[in-house]
Formats: sequence, structure tokens, C-alpha cells
Amino acid sequence: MLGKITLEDHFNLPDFAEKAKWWAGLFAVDADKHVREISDVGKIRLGYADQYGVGYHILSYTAPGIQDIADPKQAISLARQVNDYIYEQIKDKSNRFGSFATLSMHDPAEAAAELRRCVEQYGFKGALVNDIQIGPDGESLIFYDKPEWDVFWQTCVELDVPFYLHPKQPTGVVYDKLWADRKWLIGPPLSFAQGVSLHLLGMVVNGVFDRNPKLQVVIGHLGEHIPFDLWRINHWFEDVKKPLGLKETCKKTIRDYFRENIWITTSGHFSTSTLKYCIEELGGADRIMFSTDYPFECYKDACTWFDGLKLDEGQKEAIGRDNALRLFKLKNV
Ligand code: GRE
Ligand code: ZN
Repeated sequence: MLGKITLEDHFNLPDFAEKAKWWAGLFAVDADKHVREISDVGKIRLGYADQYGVGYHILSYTAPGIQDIADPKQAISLARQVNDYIYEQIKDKSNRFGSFATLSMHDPAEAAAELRRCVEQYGFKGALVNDIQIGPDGESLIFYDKPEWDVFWQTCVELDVPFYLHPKQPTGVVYDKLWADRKWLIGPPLSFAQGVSLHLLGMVVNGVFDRNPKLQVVIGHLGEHIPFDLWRINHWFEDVKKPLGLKETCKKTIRDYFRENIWITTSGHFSTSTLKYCIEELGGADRIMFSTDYPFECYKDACTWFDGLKLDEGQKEAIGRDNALRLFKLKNV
């Protein structure tokens, strides 16, 4: 399929090759190739895109990004630097590239202000954040599911842009107690999905979507394990947790939030049976979008898998392109 749109496509600041190398050492077999690819937002990336039929990318700064920076001033300053950098890189290629805003999530009003700057001045398409923000003491973990974050969520709604909740690695006491002795499970095998599913379901039970009913949140990796558990989550919310008090903060069903607020992408998860399961469990393909997860995954694997799929009439166009056009209101791409 030509003209596919990918929404999880990461870049790095060229000055940060050392950090990219550290991350690549954890997750890439060929670290040098990985650093070359993640630092490029031109020839290499567009070469793959042209070869494998990707027409448009919404780029994002790579994990763990700003969410690993404990010092709030340093965090906001790097976020601004990243946003200024990527804008300069893509401004003359707006038919091929868009970008998500990179945000420091230390302070809701500050995050909202930087998102507004990126959307209004640079035409960015939303924000992508790498799970929880490490707090100023280097230990505390900032979740965005409390009412004080509503000023940020209201800004997403007002600007009419989606928020992509992307994984990062476990740190601090969580790392020490749970993962240190099981380090091969860190990342795609388990920890990434656990982190994002905890955070997103935290937003559900703590009322973020009830207070901000128009908010649109995207998660990758075919839903970070949540679609597989949807029946069981729904059963326990409706039949046990709501009678016990959950109904105070969470008025609708988990399936309602997946119909009205939540989207998933295929990033890094190229399984036909799992995609078909998600289409069935989520009641159709209307909120599922193609994505690669480049350069942690390659265009060849993502695109040859997707192009070879046999789905019902219209579903491939919807997932590969049309749903993203609709959600991000893309024109001329
Ligand atoms: C990602 O950013 O999506 C990612 C990593 C590291 C390994 C796999 C992966 O940052 O998908
Ligand atoms: Zn990713």
C-alpha cells in the first residue's frame, strides 16, 4: 500500500549520539547502525519510506527523552531545544514529515504552554510523552492522572491535538525491586507495556477522560496488552470495583473509553492474528492505525507485513492511512 502514515518514528539530537549509543546498547544488535538511523531525518529515513510505501511520518524524540531528566529547568530547556531542532529539519518537507511536541512533564501549566507553542507556531500534530516523568528528587514519579493535570489535558482538547503515551524503562526503586534481577524483561518483552498500561488505566480510573471527554490518547504496540484483557478489566470494573466506589471517578465503561478516547497503533507489533483480535475486540478498525517504531523496528518488517495483510473491505486503508488523516486532520500528505 502506498501512502502509509506512521506515527511512531523516533529521532535523536545529533549532539546526543552518546546517549543514543547507551540506549542502543540495551535494545539494538547493531548499535552503530541504530545511531546512524535515529540521528537522520532526511535521506536514510526517506529512502526506506520510498522503498516501502510510507508517505508521511509524525516524528518523535526518542525514549526515555525528557521524562528521564530530574531537573525541571534542564528538562524544559532540552524539550524546547528538541522542538526547535526538529521544526528546522522538517519545515521544508511538510508533505512528508510532521512532529509530535517533546515535553517536560514536571509541571502541567509549563507542559501546556510548550505544547501550545509547538502547535501554534510550528504546526506540530500533538505531543508524545515517554510514560512517567522522574521528579526533581530523582526518585519520585509524576503521573498525569490527577486533577492538577487537567490544565494540560484541557489544552490538548482546546488545541484539538492527540497525546501519544509511549513507554520508557523502569527506574529508581521500581527498577531496584522488580526489574534489576530480571533485566531481559525490560523493554518490549514486558516492562514497556506494564508501564504504559498502568499509566493509561490510571487515567481511566482517576477520571481524566470523564473530566476531559474530548481528550484523544494514542498508545502503541497494539494497545500495550490492554485489548487482550479488556473483558476481564470490564468485568472487574463493572461488577466489583464500581460497587466498591470506582463509580465516583469513572462513570463510563472501559469499552466506552476505547470507543471515545483511546486509539492504538501497530508500532513494533507485526502479528496478523493479534491485529485481527484487536479489530474484533475493539469493535472494528476505526481507531487502529499503522505505525513502524523505527528505528527500533525496521520499515521492511513493518511494511511488508502490513502490505501483505488480508483484511475486510476498507480496513487496510483505514488502518494504513485514513484513520490517521482523520485523527490528525492531515491535508496534502
Ligand atoms: C521505542 O522507543 O519504542 C523502543 C525503544 C527501545 C526498544 C524498543 C522500542 O525505545 O520499541
Ligand atoms: Zn517507540
